[in-house]
Amino acid sequence: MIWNEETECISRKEMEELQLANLKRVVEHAYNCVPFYRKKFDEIGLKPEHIQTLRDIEKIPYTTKEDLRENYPFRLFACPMKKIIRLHASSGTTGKPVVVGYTRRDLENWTECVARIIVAAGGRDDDLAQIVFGYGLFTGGFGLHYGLERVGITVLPMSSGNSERQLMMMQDFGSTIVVGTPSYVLYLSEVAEEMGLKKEDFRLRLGLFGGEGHTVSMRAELEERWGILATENYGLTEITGPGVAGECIYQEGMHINEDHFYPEIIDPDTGQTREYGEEGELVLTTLTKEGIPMLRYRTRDITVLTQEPCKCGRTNARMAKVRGRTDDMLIIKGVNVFPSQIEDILVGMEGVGPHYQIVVRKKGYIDDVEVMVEFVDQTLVDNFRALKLLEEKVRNRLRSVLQIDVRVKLVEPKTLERFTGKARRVIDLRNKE
Ligand code: DLL
Repeated sequence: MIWNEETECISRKEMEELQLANLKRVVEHAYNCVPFYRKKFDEIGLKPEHIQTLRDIEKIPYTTKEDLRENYPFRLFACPMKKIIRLHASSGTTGKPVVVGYTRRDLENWTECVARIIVAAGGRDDDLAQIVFGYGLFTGGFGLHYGLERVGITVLPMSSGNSERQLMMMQDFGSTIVVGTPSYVLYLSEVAEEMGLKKEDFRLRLGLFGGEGHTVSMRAELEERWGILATENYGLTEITGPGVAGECIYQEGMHINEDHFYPEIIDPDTGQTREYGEEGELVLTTLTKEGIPMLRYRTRDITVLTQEPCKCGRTNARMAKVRGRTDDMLIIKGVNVFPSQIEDILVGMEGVGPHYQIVVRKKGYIDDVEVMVEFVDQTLVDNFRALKLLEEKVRNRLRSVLQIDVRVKLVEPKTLERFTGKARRVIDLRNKE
């Protein structure tokens, strides 16, 4: 089923016309109402009327997370406060959070976008969806909540944490969809196991996962543990929250709601635009946002775009799984490695995982990396030789696939930290020790 066939299956030509009309409007709105944008435009002699084609977007300077922080809390808002009816914020690890505001129309568009991705993933009005994302300033809980309701799905707004109660309700109420971060839902499967529950004790059939990435092997793990179809969706607070893009049942990339968000790929080092099919940093422009329009926002997420038609009939562009964030990339003895590449290897390996942690330290001038992963077979605790052999196997595998030599430390099952929200897989102690 397709939620909004008229827009999701529109011809490329019509989509581009729609995007251009929206782009002109949002540029005008940003220029007229946000001093920050006006100043940036004026500095280079750019006027809204210079945007005459979609490619003209390249004339607009990028916006970054630092710009949002510097204009904390409301200075990028393009509407008077009386028109803003909701605020959200992204936590961020350092400094001030990023704050965003939504007008009534923004919330309406957000709900529409989320409804589309839910239906694309196979959600139906007879489903019961348990939301295990945190509610609050994080956009995950509320974002999915309203989209699910719009589709007519029964929503169970559990929020995250309280895992045993979470599972009791999942079982008693017969939830058919689970909505959360992949790492928390993975952890829930472990708690279920400890409670003596099997996947057959639940009625789950579909997972809507987002807020962080999960590799193909992690997806297989989630599908196997829960007996579900695991789909992925993507978004970020600065742009709207969830609802930017989402996978359909074919799981071949996330369909972007291109009438609301204009995607580009750039070289993260030079800022040069790249073509579709080339990997790079995703840059997004909001085409309809009133509260806080974002022009060419640098997401720092690395992906690839395609406009190839999809089996599902949708014609919008798709983005591949995010390979990592530019700021998460590890440089290990000159080789660039994303944590997701390490995950892909570990989760697919027999005898270890799926929980892991990467610790990065600085030894002299070089990065020293230790990969910690749990072994599965508890009896190995008493078998030093077998443990060492397994450790060696993991290390060799990482070396042969990634061309990097890292230290591997096997740890006992259930000793690494578990997460109820987004997982923190990388502990970066560089500059901290
Ligand atoms: O995580 C919004 C969201 C909530 C999306 C729930 C989907 C579901 P932020 O907290 O601002 O917003 O974090 C945004 O999370 O730039 C990515 O680095 C990462 N991220 C989100 N979804 C994915 C995904 C929400 N599917 C940041 N794959 C983004 C990889 C993801 N990374």
